Amino acid sequence: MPAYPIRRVAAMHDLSCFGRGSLATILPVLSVLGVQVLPLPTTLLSTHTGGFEGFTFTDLTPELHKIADHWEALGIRPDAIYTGFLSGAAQCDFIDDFITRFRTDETLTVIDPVMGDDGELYSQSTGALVSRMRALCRRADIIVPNLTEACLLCEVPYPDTAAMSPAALTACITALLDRLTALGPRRVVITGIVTDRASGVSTAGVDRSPASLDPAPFFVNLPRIGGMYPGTGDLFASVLVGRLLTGTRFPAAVTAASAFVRDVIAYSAAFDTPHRDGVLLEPCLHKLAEI
Ligand code: PXL
Repeated sequence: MPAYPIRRVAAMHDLSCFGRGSLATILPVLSVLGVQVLPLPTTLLSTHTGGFEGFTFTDLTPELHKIADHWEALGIRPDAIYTGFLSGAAQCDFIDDFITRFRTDETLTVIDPVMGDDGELYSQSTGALVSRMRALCRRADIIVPNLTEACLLCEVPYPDTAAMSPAALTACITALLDRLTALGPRRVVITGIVTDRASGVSTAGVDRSPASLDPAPFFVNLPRIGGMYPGTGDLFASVLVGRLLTGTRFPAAVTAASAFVRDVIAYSAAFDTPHRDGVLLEPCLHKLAEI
C-alpha cells in the first residue's frame, strides 16, 4: 500500500468572519499547498480587530478542550501543530497541554506569537499574554514573529530599522535572532522589517536545527509596496508551514512565503482594496503553484 499522501496540520487560530485573517486565510492556503487543515478555532469574531469597531468576540477555550479530548480518544495525530491568535493568556495553557498530548518526535511545532504590529500591541493583547507567549515559544520548533513581536519576546524597544545602515540593521536583527533561538526554537523567522528609509521590507531567518546546512542568519529583501493589510502574517506563516510539510528546505520556504505575500499585496494594492478587508487572496491562490 502506498504511504498516506497527505500531511495534517492542527491549526489553532481565530475565525474572523470578515477581513480574511487567520483561519479564513490559513485553510485555503494550506489546502492549495496539498496539506489537510484540522482547524481548532480559538476565538470566533465578527471581524478581525484591526480597523473595526464593535466586533463580537467569543472565546472558544471550553470547546477546544472537548475537541482535543475527542481527537485523543480517536487516536488522531497531526503531523504539525501551528498556532496563531489566541483569545488571551489562559489559552496558552491549552496549547501547552495540547503540545504535551499530541506531539511526537516527528511533529513540527510552529508558533506564530500573534500579539501586535508596527511597534504596538493589538487591542486584545495584555502583558500577561506576552509573558505566557514567551514561555510557550520555548516549546516550538519554529517561531515566526513580526518585528514588533520579536521585540516583545526579547523585551527590547522597537527599533527604527528604516533609518539604520545595512551594517547596523544586520547587527540589530542578528542579535534578535540569537536571543529568540536562545529561548528554545531552533528555527526563527522575523517578518516585516522595514528597511532603506521605508522603501524596502525584509524577512530574516536562522536555522540552527540539526538539518541546517548553514547556521548563519539569512535575509530576503524585497521592495516595499506600502500599506499594511491585516492577515499577511497568517499568509506568510501558512505558506511556510505548507512548504515545509511538502518537502521544501527552510530557507527556500521562507523565500517562497515572502515572495507570495509580496505578490498578493501588490495585486491588492492595484485594486485600491480597503486595508481592513484584507488582501485579495482568492484570485492569487493559483500562484501558489508557481512560487
Ligand atoms: O493576523 C493577526 C490577527 C489575527 N486575528 C485577529 C486579529 C489579528 C490582527 O489584527 O485581529 C482577530
